[in-house]
Amino acid sequence: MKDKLSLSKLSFILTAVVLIWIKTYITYKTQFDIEIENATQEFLLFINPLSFLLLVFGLGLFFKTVKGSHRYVIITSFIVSFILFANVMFYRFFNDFLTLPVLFQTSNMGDLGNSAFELFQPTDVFLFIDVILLGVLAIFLKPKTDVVEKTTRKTRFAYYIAVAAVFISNLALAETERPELLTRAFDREMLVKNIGTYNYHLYDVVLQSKTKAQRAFADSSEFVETENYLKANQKDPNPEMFGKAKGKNVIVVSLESTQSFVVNNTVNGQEITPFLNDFIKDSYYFDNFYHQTGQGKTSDSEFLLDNSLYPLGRGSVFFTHGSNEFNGTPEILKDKGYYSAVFHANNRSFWNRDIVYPRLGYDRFFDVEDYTVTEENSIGWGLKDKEFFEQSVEHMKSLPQPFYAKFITLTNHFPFELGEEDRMIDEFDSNSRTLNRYFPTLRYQDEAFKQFIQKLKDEGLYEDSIIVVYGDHYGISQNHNAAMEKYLGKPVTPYVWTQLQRVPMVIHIPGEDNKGTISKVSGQIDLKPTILHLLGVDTSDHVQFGTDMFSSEKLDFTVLRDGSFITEKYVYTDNKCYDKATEQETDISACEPYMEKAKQELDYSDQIVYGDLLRFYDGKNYRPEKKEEKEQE
Ligand code: GP9
Ligand code: MN
Repeated sequence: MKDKLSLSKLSFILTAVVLIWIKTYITYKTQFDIEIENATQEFLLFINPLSFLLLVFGLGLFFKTVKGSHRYVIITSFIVSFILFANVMFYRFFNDFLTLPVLFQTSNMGDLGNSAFELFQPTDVFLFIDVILLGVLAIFLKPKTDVVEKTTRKTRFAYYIAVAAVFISNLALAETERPELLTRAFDREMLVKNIGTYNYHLYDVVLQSKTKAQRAFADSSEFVETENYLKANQKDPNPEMFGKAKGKNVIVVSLESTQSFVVNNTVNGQEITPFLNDFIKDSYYFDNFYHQTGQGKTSDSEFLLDNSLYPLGRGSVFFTHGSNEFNGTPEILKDKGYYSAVFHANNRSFWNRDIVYPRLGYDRFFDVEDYTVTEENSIGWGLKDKEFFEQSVEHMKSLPQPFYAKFITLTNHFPFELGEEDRMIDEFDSNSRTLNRYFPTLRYQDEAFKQFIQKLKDEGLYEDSIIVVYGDHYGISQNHNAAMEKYLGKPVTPYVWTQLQRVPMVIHIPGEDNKGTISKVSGQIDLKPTILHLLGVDTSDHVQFGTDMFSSEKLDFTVLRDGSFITEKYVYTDNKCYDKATEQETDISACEPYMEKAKQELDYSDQIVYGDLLRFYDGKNYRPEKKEEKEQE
């Protein structure tokens, strides 16, 4: 008797799980546009709802009465179905999965609320069909009396061991398919594909509450402290460069995974970036410029570019703090009559860009949907750079001027795939396929960039624009040190590795005399103040950690996100100090004067991000009223 009843609880639970599991999979396939590249991904998509469903429905085993358990299962089934339904509706409108911050952004919900009626389709009732089915089933299975029956501990234990096994296998498979999924690849589609929509919501809730708590504990005095630090350390920009590009369009080109060591360099005797090398001669070139990104890679570089704040030590700040208050370059330029846009032929939700861009002040994001992408014109991560630039210029022509436009390339991305027809130079020969293939894709990217510049000239945009080009982050990780040693002809010591974190940085300003190489140590943190100053924006009141790179006062000093730093003469990394002249380790005392400062830079910037402190800033100074207004919202 005992066993039979407990089995009936369990079988009801399992029936509910199977029903909603199948329903979720069908919904994935029919309502969402999830790109599947191979059988493993399809399998992952299929199994990913299971662990969550087993977990929550399993709680039904803890109910004393069979009736209570059944009721719990039916209610849960309704709630979970509703979440799925909400996602379907949301996806129809935003082409994205629900996230808490978006849900609570009233304007978003307003939009959705107004059109909920239009979005609803009669077939959506099928999303609740299993709930009805369970209700009917429960009536049939209902015991005559309200039977109290405890499920044995053993059963419950075995059940949850099974749930854990399912969850761990799911996660392990997801990790092999997409390494660093939870810490790095913050694309909602990818998360849903790998861990499932329900687990994804759980993950989102945890992340969100952590962020909320840190924000709640922060107060305005922290902002005053940070502001004092920034004011005390501020360096004056170069007055001669003030307004030098006033009223011009700004074209920012982010070169994917491009490091400085390839500039003016060859592989197998062939130039790797011939066009960039020429372009540099006609521009300002910063040859000691470092990327300062962390796990958020491209998104971190974008964060640095538009905010002059450091990204975080963990995760992508676009993802973890995308809803913060910012004072981004596009927002500042809007006041000066600028229109702003981003061009990047990838999913809009990748790196949470669709949420963050409007908060930085961007008016328009041309994402993959704005491009014609076919089998022939794509490779690796998607649309090839040549096609990307070509189609982008067509869009760009219609933008109101002056504009601030950012272009993010993609072809030179790991694993550096390239079709035979696009190969202009040979691969390198080493034990690393990655490094070998890096050079031909770079050469391709260079050619695409060349065509882009030509197109700008043809369209008459070249003379009216300044062009800012930089590498977003490294392309060759430490896993390829042996191959790198072969290429460089010297061991990749921690010193050499740090020097390899240099990325190209070029600013082209129309005019014969606007050229030269500047060797002062600088980094992506300096981009915002430099660009704004060129456009004639007074940045002295801005919350920024960078300095105008043309300024003679600027310190020869740049901090990397891992705490390493570079000065005129020294490199500090892994708690060791290296002398640039000898490339050898030297006494730590040589680096000591900067150690505290490097730490302060990162700490103060982190405080701003974690505490969302820019909500206490009004674009000029700390303003306490702003806090009150915010709190009343
Ligand atoms: C994705 C592209 C590449 O949209 O920016 O991202 P990454 O992996 O380089 O950060
Ligand atoms: Mn990148």
